[in-house]
Formats: sequence, structure tokens, C-alpha cells
Amino acid sequence: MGQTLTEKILSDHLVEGDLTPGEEIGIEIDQVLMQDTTGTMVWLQFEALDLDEAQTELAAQYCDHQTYQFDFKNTDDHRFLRSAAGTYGAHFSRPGNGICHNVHKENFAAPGKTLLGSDSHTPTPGGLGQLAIGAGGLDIAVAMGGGAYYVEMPEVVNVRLEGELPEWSSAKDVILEMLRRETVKGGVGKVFEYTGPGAESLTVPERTTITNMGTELGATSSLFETDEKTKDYLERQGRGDEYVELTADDDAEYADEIVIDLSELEPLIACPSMPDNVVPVREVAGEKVEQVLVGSCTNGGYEDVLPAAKMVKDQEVAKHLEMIVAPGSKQAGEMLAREGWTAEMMAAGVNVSEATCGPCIGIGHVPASDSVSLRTFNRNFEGRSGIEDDNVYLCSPQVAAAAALKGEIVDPRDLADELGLDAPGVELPDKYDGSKTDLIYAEDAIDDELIKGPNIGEVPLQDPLGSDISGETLLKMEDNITTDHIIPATSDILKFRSNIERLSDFTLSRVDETFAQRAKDAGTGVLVAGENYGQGSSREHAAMCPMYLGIEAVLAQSFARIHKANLFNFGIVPLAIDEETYEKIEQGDDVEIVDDVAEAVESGQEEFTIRVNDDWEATANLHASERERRILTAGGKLPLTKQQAEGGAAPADD
Ligand code: MIC
Ligand code: SF4
Repeated sequence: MGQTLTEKILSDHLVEGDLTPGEEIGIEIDQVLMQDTTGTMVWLQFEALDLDEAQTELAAQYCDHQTYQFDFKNTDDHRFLRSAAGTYGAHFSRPGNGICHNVHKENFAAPGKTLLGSDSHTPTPGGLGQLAIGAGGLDIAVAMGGGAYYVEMPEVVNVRLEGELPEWSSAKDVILEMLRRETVKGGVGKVFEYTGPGAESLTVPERTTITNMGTELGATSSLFETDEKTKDYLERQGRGDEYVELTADDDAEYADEIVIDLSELEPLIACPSMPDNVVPVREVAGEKVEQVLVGSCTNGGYEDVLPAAKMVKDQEVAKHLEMIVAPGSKQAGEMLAREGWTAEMMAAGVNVSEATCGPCIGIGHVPASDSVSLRTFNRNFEGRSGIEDDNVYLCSPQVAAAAALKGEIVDPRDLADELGLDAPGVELPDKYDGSKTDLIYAEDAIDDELIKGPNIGEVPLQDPLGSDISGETLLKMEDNITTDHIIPATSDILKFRSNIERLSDFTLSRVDETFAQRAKDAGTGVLVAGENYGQGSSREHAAMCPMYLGIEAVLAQSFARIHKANLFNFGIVPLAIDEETYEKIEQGDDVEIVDDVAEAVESGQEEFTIRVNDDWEATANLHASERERRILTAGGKLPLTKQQAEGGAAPADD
């Protein structure tokens, strides 16, 4: 039987297990990437594991989320990251050089290699045939130390793209259409492999817009085969020699097939406040807009900003509105400036910013109260923009620029008729010739020891799992709770990412401001949630902080992949409950796990009995591999890996 491309790359990297969907496999990791807000913990854990050098073919540390450095704590974090990269042998990308996914794509992403990154949008280079997966920081630290990465073997789904995109429709509309059909949990446990003539018609930057936002589907990864377009892109980046031809076998068997006819796609938009709340732009046309943002790891490339720049050239953005363009990388920004596009945008009334994630997580350019913001980003979770009750829509650069000119949401096809605009198309530069001054390669490192500012704390450790888990249901939450709910990322909070003691005060504050204090007072407790608990970011802080506050178990109808792995990594027991139990259990109820927890986890027991208020009982299930059970029993992955290292085993043996 033939293999899918995902299976081929996984087979080449397999160190444990077999490729049976749903079973755990261990794979070798070729490259790792870290960014500033998760990277500090990666390196603190790398240090705590007594590892002395990055063992992967390539490790890269980016500074991209909080580049404005509002607080010395941010600047201290960046200096620490530079020192860690230098000390342990990673490349370092300075603040302002761009978003990790963009800079990695431009400089290091390589077809056929595996990449593990401490950011949920790590799958971006799937658009050029790299199998890339997002994970929690501790998993990155262990992989960087030479250990395998363990993940549930995903089902591979073929997304067959037919036809070609019409004028004014874009790659963003392809992924928005996927979200409209499949929802934010439709990709859990899956890799989407894009094939067919429509896939061939897309350029690499268009493909990476799609693979980037596969994360919003909950997918483990997304992948395109490589072809002449991949080769051409790498050549334009000056890396043509890294091209490898990679295709699925003709007789590959996929778990499922989704067909999208690109020629039927019209401009789409995700309405507040979930990326799958997708409708045609025409359905919401006329809505007044006060802010338009073009940028992010989804649509911040040269090829994304250029169409917006072409559209606003010789025009003016509406007077009641602000349009901000933050290129995804300095390479993109520098090229647009050299070609005169930055000046054109400025003349049209655009505020051109540095290359940053910034506003994507509420750092700068927070929308005005009670206003609509249109963004080319990938997430519009409530409050993520930095203001509660926000109204953030997600769309393509074409739709964003059209709204900026009109002052309201408008289908760009209708605006084109009104203003006589030509469709900007997608254009690649002959050569991506941005300078590399802001990349400090490992071999040119300027530091050889860690520099820690006063805010950089200790990695918290947890005791081994005990026999009893009982406590109050400190919070009952609905479906699709995001890691932005659990640990918000706005600038007032982000500065404590290296200091769990301080950060934990903000745990679940977006759901209930009293939570952290109540958890501290109780000393222990459990959380209850609906479906897809922990979707969104890879931030392991969303498990570390609840652990720090004494949360011992999360009872949810289902979990998002990365967050579930993070719960194991920090010794919190993730138990699956059915809908009836979820409905019946109330906040404030006392929950007791009747079984001897440590013994049951260790022995492989799947069904646990929970007793609520000493009144009624229900079953909760632990879906965990043997390895995950060992992690839980030890109180988390860090204590387990340390124990194993003391016993002489390599990190791969966990
Ligand atoms: C995000 O888009 O939510 C982030 C900020 O990039 C996160 C990482 C983080 O929380 O630091 C992600 O996607 O993993
Ligand atoms: Fe940065 Fe936003 Fe991309 Fe996360 S989603 S990496 S915050 S641009």
C-alpha cells in the first residue's frame, strides 16, 4: 500500500511505535524553533535538565511577540534568550527581525525535515513540505537535548483542491472555507495534506497561509507536496540547493477526503469571536470599521502586504479609521521599503510598524471601545486584541485594504467596480534580498553564559502523583476555552512569562477574576470544562500556572492536543467526561476520585470513578499512553526526565 507524504516523512524519522492512527509514536526532530514568550521557559528547563548543547541539526531562537519592550522585563527576557542561544548553540533572531514563522520560512525551513516549535503556528512551513509541529516548551527542551518527540499518530486527510482562485479571492479564503466546514475542533488528531491541481496553482507563500492557519482547525499539522513552485521559492530565497522532491504515492490511502473547488471561492471573513465563524464578506458588508491591521504570521509576508499596498496606492484610507501594516519580517519590510511601497502606503494614510506579532495578542494597537477591527491575522478569540468585548474580524489583505478605503466592510469586488481598482494578484520578488544583519548565527554568538534579570524565576516542580485527588470544582467552563482564557497574553501579563509565581495570579482571569485567589485559598481543586479545552496557543504556562495553584485534575468533554500534552507534562490529570456528567456537575461541587489515583494511573487503568458531593458517581476516562502515565506518576516530565538522566538514560528514553 502506498504512503501519504506525512507517513513518508514520519517513517524517515520514526524511533518508536508504528504509524497506526491514534497510537503514540516517537519521532526524531531535525530542527527546533522558539519564540520570546515561550522560549524563556524552554531554556530554563533545558538548564534544569543539565543539558549543555542543542543536539538538533538546527535550533533557532526568535524575539517576535513583545518587540516594543514596554517593560525592562521584556528586554531582560530578550537578553536572556540571546545569552541562552549563544551558550547552547542556537541561532538568534533579534527583536524586530520578524515573526518566528516568517523568518524561519525565509531562512531555515527545509522540505522533508521535521520541525518542532514552541508556538502553535509552527506548522507554517508545511507549505514547503516540512513536517512541522507545535508543542509545549518542555517538549522542545527535551527534543533539543536529543530526545524523541512523542505524538499521537494522526489520521491523514486529503484536501483536494480543484480549479484556480478567482481574482480577489485568496489563500486566506481557502483556509477560512476549511474552518467554515470543519470548525475549530475539526482537525484534532489529523494532518491535512493538500493535493490536486488547485494546490499546484498556489505559490509557496499562499500555501503557508493555509498551513499556518491549519492550527485554528486544531490539526497536528498541514502539508503540501513539493514541486517546481517550491523549488522556485527556495531559489528566490537563495536556498535552491535545499529543494527535495516530495510527493505522496499515487495509491496512498487517506482517512478521508475533502474537496474544495478554488474557482468557486468568494472573499470570506471570520466574524467575532471565533476563527470558524465564517461567512461571505457580502453578508456583513456595510459594517462600520475603525481599525484595519495587515500583518501576522498568516498574512504578513511581502506577498501579503504587496496587494494591500497596491490597492491603497494613490488612494486615502477613510478618515475615521486607522490602518496599520506590520510586516511579518524585516526582510519583507526592507524589500517593500526599497521598492517604494512603504512610501506609497504612508502617503495613503497607513501607519507602518516594525515587524512584530504585537497587536495579534493585544500588544499595541488595541481597538477602541465598541468598535470593529479587521485583521489579516489567524485568531479573534474574545479579548485577545487587548480589550474585552472586542469585535475582531479575520480576512485577507485584499478584504482588509478594501475596508480601509471604504471605511466599512465591503467585498473587494464591489469596491473595485466603484473605484476602478485592478485585482492586485500575487507577486513574488525576483529575489528575496533583505539583509541578514539581525540574525546572529550560532557560530557568531556573542555570549557564552546565561544572563538573567531579576524577573527571571525558577521552573516550578511538582511532587509525584499521590493516591488521593479531591477538591472543589473551582471553575466550570464552556466549550472551546482557549489558552488565551487560561493565561492571557496581553502586555500587562506577558511580562511575567518567566516568573510563574507572578504569572499564576492571572490564571483564568478572563473567565473569572476571582479564580486565582480562590484557588490559592483552597490550596487544591479541580477544573471542569466542555469540548476542546485548551485550544489555541502552545503556551505551557496554561498548565504550569494551574499546577502552581494546586489544580490536580481537569475534567473536560475533550481536550486540544498541545494543551493535553502540557497537562501531562506538568502532572495534572486530564480526565474525559461525557456530556451528561458535564451538565450535572456544578461549580462549587466537591469532586473526589474514588480510585487510588497513583496506582490506577501506573497500572494502566482507563476508567476512573468520580464521586460528587458524596452524593452521586460518574465515570471519567484517562486516555493516556504508557509514557504519559509515567510522566503523570512522576509529577511531570521535568522530574521524570531528571530522574532518568540521574539514572544514566538519555532524554529520548522517557
Ligand atoms: C499565539 O498566537 O497565541 C501565540 C502567542 O503565538 C502562542 C504562543 C504564546 O503563547 O506565547 C501560540 O500560538 O502558541
Ligand atoms: Fe505571533 Fe499572532 Fe502568529 Fe501567534 S498567531 S505567532 S502571536 S503573529
